[in-house]
Amino acid sequence: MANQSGTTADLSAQILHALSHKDSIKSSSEFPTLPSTTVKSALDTLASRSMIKYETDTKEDVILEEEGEGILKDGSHEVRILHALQKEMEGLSLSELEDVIGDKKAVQLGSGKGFKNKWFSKEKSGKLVAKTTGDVEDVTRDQLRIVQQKHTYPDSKVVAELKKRKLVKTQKVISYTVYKDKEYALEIAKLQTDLTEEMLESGTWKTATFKKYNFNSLGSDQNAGALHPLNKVRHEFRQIFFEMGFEEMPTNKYVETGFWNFDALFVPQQHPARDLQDTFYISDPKVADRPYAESEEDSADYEAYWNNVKEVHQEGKYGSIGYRYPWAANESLRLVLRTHTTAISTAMLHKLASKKGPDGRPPPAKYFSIDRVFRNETVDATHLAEFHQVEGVIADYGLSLGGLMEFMRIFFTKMGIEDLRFKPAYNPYTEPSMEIFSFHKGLNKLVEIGNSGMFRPEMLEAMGLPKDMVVFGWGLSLERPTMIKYKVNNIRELLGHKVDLSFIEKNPAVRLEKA
Ligand code: FB9
Repeated sequence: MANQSGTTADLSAQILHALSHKDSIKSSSEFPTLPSTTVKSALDTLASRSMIKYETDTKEDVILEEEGEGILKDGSHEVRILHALQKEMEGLSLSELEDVIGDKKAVQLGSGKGFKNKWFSKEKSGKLVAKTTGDVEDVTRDQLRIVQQKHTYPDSKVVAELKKRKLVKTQKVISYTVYKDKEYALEIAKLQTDLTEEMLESGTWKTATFKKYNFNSLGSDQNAGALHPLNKVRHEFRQIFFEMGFEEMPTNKYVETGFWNFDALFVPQQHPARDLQDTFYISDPKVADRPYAESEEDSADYEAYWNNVKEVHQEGKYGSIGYRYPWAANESLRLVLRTHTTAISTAMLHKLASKKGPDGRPPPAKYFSIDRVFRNETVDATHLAEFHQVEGVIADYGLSLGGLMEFMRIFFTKMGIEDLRFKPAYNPYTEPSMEIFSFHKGLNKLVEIGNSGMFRPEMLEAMGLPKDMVVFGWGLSLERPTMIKYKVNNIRELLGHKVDLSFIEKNPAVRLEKA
């Protein structure tokens, strides 16, 4: 039996040495105390060089539990009780027995067994009285002795019984039977990993043993950069939009005026969404200039647009009665952190109004945006004060609500989301509006997967878009699908200082359409 200390290399040498004068060796007898994993890695090293080959033998050892050890030492509870009762012919009460035996549990467990074996019985007085004077065979103890010697017991029913009485436990024991193989040698020849100049000059390459290339080995972890899961899903969404012919909107402007973020979207100035507890207002500078053409090819009449928005809010216009409240210019010019990327959609649709298609009218258009929006909301496990909004806009002639619902089906199917349900909803800037739901098998519940609607004429005609141009809009977040796809329950595991970077590095890109 080889000594037990030392590294895998030493262990390998010991194995080769032990095999030198035997056809085969058993690891359980050669290295009884070594964990099977240690032995296995040494065997695998030698086997990879065809120096040895081995078989794995798995057996289930039965080991004595502490109480089993106790019975082996002092005898089974039931026998000890009998012996105690045999000394007290008029019998003992349970509490007296506990004093004698000195182990309440033993008396409880033993008395049951003793009654069953009809060794003693309980009198009316409540005392236990021995029914036999002779010595009895302590079957339990004998069984445990065999277990202790052989780490097993010929009758599995007995093992099950002893296990049920928590006197023994079973544990899987892995051991190996090792044999010499074709490259067996007492010494482990040092494997050459390089063909060096010296070896060529000295010719030692002829006799050297070269380490085989392990083409299955995984290269060392390249700590390459990794896309944040949100960006991986963002990439998926962009692919979906581009392949559906959408143009990406420029969203590199977090600060908007109330005009583009609210008023132009027909959101009344006293709408709760504009309250401080929903919107971040910029303190310095507080306000901005009125909207103006940011490029010379932008021929839109911003003055007219400004007045249209004012009128449609204040008196009503385009067949709408409006909100009939005094619309305040400075309220509209207050600067905010955009609460939705729909502010950008508004500006894009306004630019579209001054575009002329082949028929001289604004041409159909499909825009999308995916970027940060800010909401001064109560943060919880799934909400932060900012999230990424995914938004789509389709402007065309003769579109219908049914068309929007059908398009939502097509869009979400590309995300692997089927059987949509639509629930009427309300947005100040779309009528009709719908919340979109889908039954999520993984979560086993209906999940709200987005919001959508048809932009109101108060918004579109104020821009100068033709009366018969219909514009769909819909939106969802980037965080929700990412959390569901990456099985993240708390948004702080996805964003913020608590994110564990290995989660970012190690997580493979998820395919949205893959369930
Ligand atoms: O993302 C949302 N849910 C969602 C989306 C995808 C998803 O994928 C799973 C893999 C299967 C799972 C869930 N929601 C929108 C619904 C809810 O989470 C909602 O509670 C939270 N919403 C955010 C706003 O919270 C205040 C998500 C965010 C949202 C809501 C509405 C819009 C955009 C984002 C919009 C819009 C819109 C409407 C009309 C016209 C233009 C834009």
